[in-house]
Amino acid sequence: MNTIDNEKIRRDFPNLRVKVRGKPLVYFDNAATTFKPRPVIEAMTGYYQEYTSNVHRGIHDLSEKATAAYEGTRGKVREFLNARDAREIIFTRGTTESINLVAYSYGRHFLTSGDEVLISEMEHHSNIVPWQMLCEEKGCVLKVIPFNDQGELIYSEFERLLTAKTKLLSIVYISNSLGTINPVKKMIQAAHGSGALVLVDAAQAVGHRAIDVQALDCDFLAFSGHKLFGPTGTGVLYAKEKLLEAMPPFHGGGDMISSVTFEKTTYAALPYKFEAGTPHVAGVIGLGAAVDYVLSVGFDAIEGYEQKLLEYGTKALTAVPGLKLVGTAKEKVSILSFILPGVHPHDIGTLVNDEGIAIRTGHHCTQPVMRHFGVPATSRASLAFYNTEEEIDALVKALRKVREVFS
Ligand code: C6P
Repeated sequence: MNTIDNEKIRRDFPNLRVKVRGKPLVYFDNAATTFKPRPVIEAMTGYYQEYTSNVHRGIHDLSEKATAAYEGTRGKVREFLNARDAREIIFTRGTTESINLVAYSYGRHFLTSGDEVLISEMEHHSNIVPWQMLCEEKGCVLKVIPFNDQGELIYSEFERLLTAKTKLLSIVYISNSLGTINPVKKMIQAAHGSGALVLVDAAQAVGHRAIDVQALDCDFLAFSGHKLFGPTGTGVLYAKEKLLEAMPPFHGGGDMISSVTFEKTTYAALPYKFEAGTPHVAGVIGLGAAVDYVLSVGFDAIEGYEQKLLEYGTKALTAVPGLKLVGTAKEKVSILSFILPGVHPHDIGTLVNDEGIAIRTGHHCTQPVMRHFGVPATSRASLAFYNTEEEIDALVKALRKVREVFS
């Protein structure tokens, strides 16, 4: 198994050298967005400095180079996800847009009144709201799989809620506020057995676990580039080719057409039918560099290293008097959400920030998760493979200080 050379890796991320309040930055907000390694920054700068141009439109050298780099990323993402064909990779602005694309294009076209969409209680708002909007418009019914107090889906409830009426299961692979890894492969098999399609929200999975869409057999999978050490404003929708062929375009405009007259427009072939307008060329090129970078580190190494950090962090945080972890699933990634009774998470966030430590506080765009635990918000330390045990020690020290201030 590969291992992580943490010191070497940290040198790849210029942002890790920043000081906050005069103290070395501890960045524990990786679930919100990850830092970018030098090759990603250089790939984007290289495009802006040397071959800025639009894609698919020019025959001049610069445009050809930009198009090759842009399409090169599509090939890398295809391999990264083990998709069958590069036509199954659609570039979007992020997970949110990918899910909306499916809700608008597939949902509005193929779902009708009485059909059911199944999600879970631990979804991010971006995997709740688009389905609520769809259900309202089409008269479909939204069903919700509950989770237990450890933050694990109650599988028997999933089996009970999955019926012949379920047309789509849209499920988060890894919860952003609990860290839970859901048994998506098993759920996909069950959903297919019942005749439903499955969308996997892989926003938090993509930077932590290798994803194989053919092994999963998911119908749709969404992720954001910025959670994979790539640029913001980039994302991917993977979908099976036959579904994309049957779906109408999401946005209309340039680059998604085959021919346009005032009488009739015909659409471009896949994947361009779903990529209207000038895309985020630099971002997509940066995303390709991010894929290369993550693969060079290797998911075996990432998983092994982060699991050790998770074990260390779980022990260290639970030793802070009064601290309660929110999300203690057996299968989870290095996301540590917690509450300190008597201290509002925003005060925790502010005080640890004084020590140079960046965590996220709030509902993490998962208000139903907060409601489940009867809290308005949690504090969340989300760790990546460039984090260290010493940084966890710094957080624990800062939290002990917070307790002193509030005792
Ligand atoms: N979660 C977090 O701090 P976008 O914003 O489109 O890149 O990703 C949305 C999204 C969808 N699903 C899950 C599971 C997510 O975690 C996120 C983004 C960030 O947890 C920002 S709210």
